[in-house]
Amino acid sequence: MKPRDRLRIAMQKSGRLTEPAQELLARCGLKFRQSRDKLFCFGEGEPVDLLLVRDDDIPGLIAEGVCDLGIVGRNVLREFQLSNPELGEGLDALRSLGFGHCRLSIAVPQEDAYDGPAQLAGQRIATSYPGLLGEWLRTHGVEAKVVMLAGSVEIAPRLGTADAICDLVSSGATLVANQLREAAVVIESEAVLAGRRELPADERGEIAELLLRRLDGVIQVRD
Ligand code: PRT
Ligand code: ZN
Repeated sequence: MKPRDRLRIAMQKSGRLTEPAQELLARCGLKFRQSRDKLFCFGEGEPVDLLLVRDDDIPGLIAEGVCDLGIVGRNVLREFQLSNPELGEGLDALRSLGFGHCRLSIAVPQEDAYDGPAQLAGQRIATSYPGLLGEWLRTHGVEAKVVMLAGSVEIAPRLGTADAICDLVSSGATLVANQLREAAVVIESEAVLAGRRELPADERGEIAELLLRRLDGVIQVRD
């Protein structure tokens, strides 16, 4: 790969994290010229460019060195690390960003009583987060069948394809609408600035340090 002298940050192209991430970068003094295909935004002023992608691709782009930093949910970062241990090893959440709060939770049909993890033994649990759910099940010594679904996880129990689900929850309204109730929290999440633990040892590292300092200032003022 050709060495780069500009820092590259990945963020979600279109979704819940897009607007708050844009706002945060603007408050750090970064300005971008939006390109027509809206995948790549050239930074004006500072040597920092943006890559607009699906949130799920962000950890991989950082791990492979295509981007230096990324704004992504801790849930997505942790899931990547658990399902790609080698690639994910050097990655870390460098800062918590204070938006995109949610939790990954196990939910069961409303009519089912829930009296602890053991109850899930032998059940089929639908999720888009097999790594995080698998880790939780191991920690609690529960053997269950993880059913991987890319979307519409919350309707799986009604369709009969799963007995329980493990999905993101914020207000809880989606669970209620699907006659489910939250049984256990797997992880609490919010948007994080993801990056490699070791910043690049060149100009990009210096720009990243500068950005982190500005970010700390912005976060402090907001708190
Ligand atoms: O297209 P792309 O892959 O980039 O987007 P996406 O659809 O995968 O992601 P998106 O925009 O839905 O979410 C991006 C990130 O926002 C997630 O990875 C989380 O870190 C964070 N986040 C915060 C949430 C929620 N809150 C949330 N409520 N992500 C999803 N939800 C879902 C939840 O699963 C439920 O189905 O929103 C629905 C409504 O939630 P309730 O509990 O308020 O009803
Ligand atoms: Zn996604």
